[in-house]
Amino acid sequence: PRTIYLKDYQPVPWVIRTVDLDFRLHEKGTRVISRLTLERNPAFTGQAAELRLDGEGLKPVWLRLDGSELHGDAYGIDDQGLVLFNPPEQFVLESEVELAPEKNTTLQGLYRSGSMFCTQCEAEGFRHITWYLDRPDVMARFKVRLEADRDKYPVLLSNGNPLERGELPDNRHYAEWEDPHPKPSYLFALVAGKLKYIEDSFETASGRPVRLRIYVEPENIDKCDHAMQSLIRSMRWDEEKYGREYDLDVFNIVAVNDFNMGAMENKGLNIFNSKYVLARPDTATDDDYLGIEAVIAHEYFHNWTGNRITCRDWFQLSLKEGFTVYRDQEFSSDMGARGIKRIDDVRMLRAHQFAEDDSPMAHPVRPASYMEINNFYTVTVYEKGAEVVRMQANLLGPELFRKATDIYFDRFDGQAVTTDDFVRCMEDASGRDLTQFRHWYDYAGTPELTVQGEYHPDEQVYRLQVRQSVPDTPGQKNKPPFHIPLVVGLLDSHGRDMPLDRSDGSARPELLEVMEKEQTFEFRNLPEAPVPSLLRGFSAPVKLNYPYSDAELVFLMAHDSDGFNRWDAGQELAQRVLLKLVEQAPEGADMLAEFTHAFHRALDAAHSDPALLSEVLSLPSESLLGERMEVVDVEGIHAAREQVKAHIGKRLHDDLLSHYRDLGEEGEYQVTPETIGRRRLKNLLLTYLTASGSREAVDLCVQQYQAGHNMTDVIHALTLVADGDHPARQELLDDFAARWHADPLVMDKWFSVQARSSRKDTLERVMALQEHPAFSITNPNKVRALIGSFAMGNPFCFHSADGKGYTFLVDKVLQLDGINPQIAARLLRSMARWRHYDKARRELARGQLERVAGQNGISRDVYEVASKSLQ
Ligand code: DPP
Ligand code: ZN
Repeated sequence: PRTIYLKDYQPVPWVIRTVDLDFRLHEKGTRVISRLTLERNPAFTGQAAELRLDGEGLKPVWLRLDGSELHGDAYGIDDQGLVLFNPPEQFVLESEVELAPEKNTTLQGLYRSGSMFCTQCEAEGFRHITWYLDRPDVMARFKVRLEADRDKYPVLLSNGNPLERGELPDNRHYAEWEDPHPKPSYLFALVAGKLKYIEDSFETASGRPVRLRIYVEPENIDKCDHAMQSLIRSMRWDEEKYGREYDLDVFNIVAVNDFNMGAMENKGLNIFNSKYVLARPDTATDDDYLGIEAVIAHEYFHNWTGNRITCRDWFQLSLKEGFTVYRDQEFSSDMGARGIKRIDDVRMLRAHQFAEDDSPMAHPVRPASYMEINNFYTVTVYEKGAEVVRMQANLLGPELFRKATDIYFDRFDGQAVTTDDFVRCMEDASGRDLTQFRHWYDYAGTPELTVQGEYHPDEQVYRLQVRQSVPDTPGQKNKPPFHIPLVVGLLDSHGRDMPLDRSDGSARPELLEVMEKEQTFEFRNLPEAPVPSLLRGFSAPVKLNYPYSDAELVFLMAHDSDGFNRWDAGQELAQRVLLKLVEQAPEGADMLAEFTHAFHRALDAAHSDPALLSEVLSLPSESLLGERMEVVDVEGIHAAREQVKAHIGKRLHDDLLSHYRDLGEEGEYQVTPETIGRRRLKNLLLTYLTASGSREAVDLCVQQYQAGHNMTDVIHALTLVADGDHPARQELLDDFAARWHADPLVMDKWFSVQARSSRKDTLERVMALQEHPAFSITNPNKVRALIGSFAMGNPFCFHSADGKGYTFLVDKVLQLDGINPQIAARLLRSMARWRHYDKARRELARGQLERVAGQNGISRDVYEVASKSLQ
């Protein structure tokens, strides 16, 4: 497959001004009639006599230029598209093509989900619908007409505002839609189906009434309220925080069961994976509720950051995704618990993005090349991209950042631009030079800061020496120093923040701007030696080394005024204990005793916030521990975590139990930071209790399951029981399946619980579950729930020494590649870090990756992951 480079970017020779589409929807053989008006692009300066339009898998019916049928010598068609030789400066291109949506299992372009038609066009799906300049820098006005059977598809939706609708012969009907805002083709969408909706309304700050609807399959109509409330809150928030109003008369959301991603921000018609819409207390967990709020907001926010202002090319994907993730994170923080949200986001960044950055799949936030763009919808582009925006927001401060985003919206509305354009707005608003800061976009790899402190009592001065390094990554060596905002505090011996007075007179003394490879910062007027609190709030996505003693970590855990660092100190301590136990070092036992003691103190501290406490008392994951080891000790890590949980569970059994009981009684289910925090803590305590192995604890799980207060409690109890050998295990699993067999999203949880179990028979069970009637290899949610959970959420079983996990995964990847290459490629990424394991595993993994890379006719998506992983 061909590699595409950022440096080769060229404007298009012709642009499309208007698009008229007419869809004749049929289960077999849908016809698409298109009318494009094109003209020479003034921004194109090169020579071009021919015009290539993208188009894949289209069956041509006819083709007309300015009203006349095109002669055979005026054009050519290959498997990538249509070439027009010598088209005029300005012309109208009309065409009809036939599609086979019922056979489309890739879930790109036009396809069927259940009994409806829907589309997914980002990144390059539109070329599977009609001939087009399928790239984001071509922005055109769309008008769409849909016609279909009246009974099977009473609802006909597309982008923009509704125009007229009417009846047709043969029991068919039609609807017309017009989107007044020019947009790239990846934002096109249509839906046709037998759907129900809930409706609400919103009045924008300037008085525009907007009709809001969420469409779902009829059986789900009672699960839409949370999504609707989240939408209304998002619309208000974007007006208040960014001055951004909605710009159409309607905003529609449709939930579909078969979807490759979480959701899609199509203009005025967001299409969602039903996982991010549907919720009822008995079917959705707290995390599901939070996920819905975040994704609804994310897609809504794209209306400005993505749709009104879009990406010039796909290398700029983080322009919209990094910024929009930052916006949705801030929204969730404002709606819920800011401190907890930050911890959860950083936990996820460290577990997944740091791992990606330290793998053969590492790439910059703005990649320089790709084979398949669908492989670049990554945690680096999204989550690291959001951190890069966050750093700019923090460097500028709230007022200047708002000024910069105002400039951005003003300057680029209606255009397709670059991450560099974004940064320039930050510079123009603040007068700062962010040249060096741009390295965050251009270079991959997680920077490392190594910090040392020295106190000089005679001068009452404290010096922090900071060294930075950025690791080599594929294709990038010897990187220049980054511009890293390092936020710090200094604690006195009572744990209070000392006033910061920098020798350079800096106005924001807590903000150290690290720009050199090695740099020293000096604080004066300090009467005693401080304990530094570094990288407060996780002010930059870096790894930090400072030689803290265990006692200093305990001190920070207890006193740091920065909640994030209180939590982080505890995590560091826990990692040290766990890694010692993995090594089976003699001091491990003493450290565990100390740790248990600190755990106990935290548990019993009066007035602690349950949500924060649950974060503090959570152990680092197996994957995170693996990242800290030169060679991942799969069994050792699992055993050490089990040992710590069991030790705490036994030692603190009665105390855990009484806290569990105090937290236990629930009134009506609510989604508030307080109630979510209480449930989190309660369920975490139950985890430790269960690990103690006490009969009582396992009975508690069964009771909690049977009490059935809400899905959060039910699924947690089931997870704990399913992980062991309790006699009630099978009974509970069967009970759950009997109860929920008809609800696909709930059954996803059931698959996932079993795929994540650390039992010896897990792989065997996962294989058997593929035959379960609720499983389907063509449904991405099912694949993620069963196979994805096993490969990415169960390192202990997936990386089993016999290599059976790898063989199974590759069997599935190869099977899926013929069905849905995007999902196949995503699964294969779970093998990308194979070099971090021992020799025997490396050989097994390499063999499997070679099996993939050597397959004939493999997709570009999977080939790219396999070949890069092997590099
Ligand atoms: N729908 C995906 C997202 O919103 C891709 N744009 O991130
Ligand atoms: Zn997005």
